[in-house]
Amino acid sequence: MRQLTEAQRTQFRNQGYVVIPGVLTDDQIAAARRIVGEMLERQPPEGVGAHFLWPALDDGHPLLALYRAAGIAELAAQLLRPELELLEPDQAQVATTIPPWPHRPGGPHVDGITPGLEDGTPGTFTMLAGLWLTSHEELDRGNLYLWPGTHLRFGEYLADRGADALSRVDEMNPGPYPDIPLGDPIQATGAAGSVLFAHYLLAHNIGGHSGSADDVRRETLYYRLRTTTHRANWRAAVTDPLLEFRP
Ligand SMILES: O=C(O)CCC(=O)C(=O)O
Repeated sequence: MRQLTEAQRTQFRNQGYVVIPGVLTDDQIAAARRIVGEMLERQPPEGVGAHFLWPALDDGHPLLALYRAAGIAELAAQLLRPELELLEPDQAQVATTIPPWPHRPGGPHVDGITPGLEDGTPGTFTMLAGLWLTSHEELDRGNLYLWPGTHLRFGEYLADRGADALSRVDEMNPGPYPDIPLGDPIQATGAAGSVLFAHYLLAHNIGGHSGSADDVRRETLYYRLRTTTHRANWRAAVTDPLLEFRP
């Protein structure tokens, strides 16, 4: 099994994200792109820009088979405290960006609060895993924008106000994301086959694609990962952002 380095774990804790290169084999990338292509033929994107599909992952779904075969849970577990276990995801997100789409996000958002869950609580999770099926080596090819370190500052914001402030979208900037110091964003970069892990609270947003209509569309598969204890402890997890993560 691939071992994450101490530097990769430190980056995740301090910056709120890490990109692990070379996780998917060329065959896995090709097979996943075929699956995504078939899904998009059934539900074609309308025009340029970002286009998402949200497949439910039953036990036989090929995107769950890819998650298992690529060892995503085993990699993610190396960021977590050893006593914690991950639930298997029951949904994936197919995220594509069709060029040309010269877009730059005005600010970030946090997932799972517009809307939240049926019981009124926010749809928090432990971390996002993004499997890159296309190259992110150049900038502005649909790369995700990230605001490094904001997972810690968002955690402080919620520790000050209480975890339920996460649902008070009216107190936030429109993203929705709270009015905390953001710093400058970066675009996540790396080769096709890399996997991005991002902390739930990390400020992020969709990037543009400055390629021409003939260029390859950006394709990412996202899985939102939760530990088996996350739902019961979500308030502690968002007010102490490193609670679930290995020191
Ligand atoms: O398009 C992307 O890669 C990011 C999408 C996103 O930010 C989200 O779905 O929360």
